[in-house]
Amino acid sequence: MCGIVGAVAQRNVQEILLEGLKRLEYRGYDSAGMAVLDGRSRLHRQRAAGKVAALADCLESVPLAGGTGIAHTRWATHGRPTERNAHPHQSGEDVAIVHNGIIENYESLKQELAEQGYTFASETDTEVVAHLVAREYESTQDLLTSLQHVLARLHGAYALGVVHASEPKVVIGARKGSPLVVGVGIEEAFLASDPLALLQVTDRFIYLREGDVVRLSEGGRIEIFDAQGQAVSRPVQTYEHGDGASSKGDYRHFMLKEIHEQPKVIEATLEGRIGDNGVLVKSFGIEAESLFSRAKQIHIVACGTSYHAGMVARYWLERYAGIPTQVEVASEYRYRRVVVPEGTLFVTLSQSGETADTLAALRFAQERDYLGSLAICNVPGSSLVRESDLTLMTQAGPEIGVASTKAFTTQLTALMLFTLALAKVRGQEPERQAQIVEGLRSLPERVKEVLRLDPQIEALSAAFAEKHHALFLGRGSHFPIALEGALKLKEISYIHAEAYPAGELKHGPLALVDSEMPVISVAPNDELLDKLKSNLQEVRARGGELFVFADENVAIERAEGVHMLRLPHIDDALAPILYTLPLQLLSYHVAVLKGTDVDQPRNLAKSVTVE
Ligand code: HGA
Repeated sequence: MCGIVGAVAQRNVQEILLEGLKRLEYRGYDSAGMAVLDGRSRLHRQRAAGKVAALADCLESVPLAGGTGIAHTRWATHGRPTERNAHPHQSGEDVAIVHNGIIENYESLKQELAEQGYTFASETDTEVVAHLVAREYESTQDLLTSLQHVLARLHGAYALGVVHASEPKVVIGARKGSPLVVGVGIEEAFLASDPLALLQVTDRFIYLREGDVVRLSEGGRIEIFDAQGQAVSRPVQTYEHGDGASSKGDYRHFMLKEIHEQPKVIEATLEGRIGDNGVLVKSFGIEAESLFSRAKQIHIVACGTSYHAGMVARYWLERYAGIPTQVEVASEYRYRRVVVPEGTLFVTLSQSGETADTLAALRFAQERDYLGSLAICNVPGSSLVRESDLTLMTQAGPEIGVASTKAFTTQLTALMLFTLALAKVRGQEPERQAQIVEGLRSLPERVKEVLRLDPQIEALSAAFAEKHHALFLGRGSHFPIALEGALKLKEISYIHAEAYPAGELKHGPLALVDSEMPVISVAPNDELLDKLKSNLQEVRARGGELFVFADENVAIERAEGVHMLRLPHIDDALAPILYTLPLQLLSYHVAVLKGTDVDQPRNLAKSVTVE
């Protein structure tokens, strides 16, 4: 998390950097800052606690003028979100630095610097890097070399942007463990955590690799050096998505816009991946067929919403492809001793492809005896994509709302394609595969039909606005959907929500059920429906108010205290995708009623690039 922007341009960079920060705010928004070098080699800085808008206000009263600069929007890991801790951090009047990540050995470095007389103005880990660069510069008199020397002493993860007053037309960037791209302009060059930040100035990008250091200088000059200090050239790629993703259009929030984009992006994710004879296995990569046919087990590793997608996939992979599957949270997986059965395929899921724990889990897995790795990811060129053997890109486009919506349903779509590809290679139930493929073809249409139910879902939301707790129930592949529904409600409305497999109700949570505890249940027309109905009776018998999302063909009696919403019929296999939508909309409307910051909920950030 945290967003970095940098520029060496022929014009004033303040507005470019500020626009970049606004577009990066999804990565962190507890404070922001900017440092600009003016024409007389003097460094000027403005910082503000709070959102980028607070920084914009400061810049309006005291603008920064100059053609070289760096800027940052923060998601604090070390030190409170105050102005003093906001980046850029300086060493004296010469060095300014912005950082995304964590310097793990900052305490010992800080002690060393303090003993040499350096004083610290912030509580951050980042500030040590500013002082180390200043100290190196005294002997090297060269910013690039100074930073290269400093990097050798840093443990942890970083993307960095650095300027020095003695080199007024230079920005140096470096990355290890956090994302950083170079924007290629016309006689100008830029740096950012995400291309999205720079789409107003360029659509041509160089994705830096692990360990790369880049020097941007006058006239748009870009020099890249690898971790060994060797000059290297990296390909320039044209950004694929249009700029429209970074504006809300006619919607009040990005989240609502992204919910409504789901028919389109699910269709895009399916595009080119289904042929006349089902799923095109080759769309997973040249190696896919051979790798899939040798796979005997699957290990899926992910975090947050992506983890829920993985949990759904476990039901699918075992049911339709007959392959044993294990799913685990990345931050747990990477720190335990893992037994890898022979022939296990390692699968990661991440929207950004930069999720620190998932990336670390991949690297951990690469040192073990896996058959190979597949990443299901939404960001081309991201670390996860580059470092995996196979990739399947979801086509959700940039997702700005912190609470994931379209990224989740496109992940599920991709996971169903993966399931079908494995089922095909393993020769499992071809007729069933064909039915699911047919279902996938009409999925975007079914999703549109569910979106049309929005006014009814909005009407239900009023019952939640005053509540402090909520319980979500599901069975089978809908248990993870219940988990995802509870997560959405927590994230954006701050209502405490729990999810249980409905069969577990009587083993504990039923004790909590009373008229103050709304219970939400997803009840598609699958083989577990009758069992779910009994669980719902258990809730009604304790006076709990029930909200049931059910298939249009399901017979569930209308009764007092039971609110029903009928969803269009869909193949059972695909129901988890469809039943996610009403839960997204419900959380959204509850959050709007409660007046929370829907797109940027407190304490969270979009792309979790720290451990
Ligand atoms: N450790 C730095 C940067 C934090 C970060 O990258 N968050 O995502 C700080 O706390 O300022």
